[in-house]
Amino acid sequence: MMSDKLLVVDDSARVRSEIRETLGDVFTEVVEADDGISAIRAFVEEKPSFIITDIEMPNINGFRLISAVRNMEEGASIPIIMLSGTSASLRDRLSGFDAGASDFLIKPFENEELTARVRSLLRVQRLVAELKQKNALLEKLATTDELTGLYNRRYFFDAVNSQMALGCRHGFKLACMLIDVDHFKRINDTLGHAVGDEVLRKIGRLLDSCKREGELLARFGGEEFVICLFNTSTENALLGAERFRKLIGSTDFSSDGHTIEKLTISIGLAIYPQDFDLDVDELLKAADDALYESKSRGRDTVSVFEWESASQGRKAPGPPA
Ligand code: GH3
Ligand code: MG
Ligand code: MG
Ligand code: MG
Repeated sequence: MMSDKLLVVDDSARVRSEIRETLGDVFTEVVEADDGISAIRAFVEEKPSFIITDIEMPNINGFRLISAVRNMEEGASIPIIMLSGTSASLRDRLSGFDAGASDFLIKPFENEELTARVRSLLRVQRLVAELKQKNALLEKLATTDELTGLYNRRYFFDAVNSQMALGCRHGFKLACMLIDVDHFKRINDTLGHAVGDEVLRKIGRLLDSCKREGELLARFGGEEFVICLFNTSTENALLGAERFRKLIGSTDFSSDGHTIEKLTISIGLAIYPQDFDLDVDELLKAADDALYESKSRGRDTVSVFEWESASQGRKAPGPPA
């Protein structure tokens, strides 16, 4: 497998062309620079994936070149081999590693050894890239609901938690909307679990398409979804909830294989108050109470939790609201 681009830095044209010949099969492209300054320019413009650099050069020497590259974001993890002359002391080589070199070779070197060292660093580079990819995938899996592709409950809690802290500090309101599909069990019972899954995915897509920028949507579990609105007002949150309720209620969930007469959702809304000291669990508990009220009022409706009449929430210290 060929790696993309090698930057060779040496003030000797002979050394540069020897390296180019030796590694011509390993890299798709080799670019050259004859001193540290043109090397930094080449690094920025050519974006090489590998650097081999001489130490003793006019202007900026190899040590300073390596430090400069390591200080740039794109250069933080690229493999760098330094070439030192026979006169280079152990101290010189250690300075090279201090500056951020990945490996070193003493000139004159055997071509086979250069190739072997390059291949070994490329192997590590590939493993690191694979690990990064896997980590990104794991992170996505850990925060995603498998059925709907929406954020999962865990992600929701984490995100809302930090937003609540911000809200507290900057005095903006936050609203939690707990959404439960009405009589969902009937769909499973009459049309089967697979159709139930399909309906849940469709509800997820609809809610996702209807939410506004900055609103956080997650599958809360089962046939429940949750939406958090940041920096909002009670009026705004109510309007939003009505928008979601009407969208689901007016959508035809029938398809080729089955007919669904009507599908509705009930919503419980809790607005994060300014004068209580709450955590996410308490806010969601309030939204759940409001949801229960929507259910008992006949479903397909929105209820708002009233803090004043409730015992939930600890009064925060400070002047009364
Ligand atoms: P209510 O209006 O009171 O909410 O009635 P309901 O039938 O929706 O409420 P209930 O809590 O009794 O039933 C929820 C159903 O949702 C039961 C469960 O089998 C179903 N369910 C939960 N998760 C899934 C899922 O991932 N896929 C499918 N197909 N069904 C699910
Ligand atoms: Mg030199
Ligand atoms: Mg439920
Ligand atoms: Mg339900």
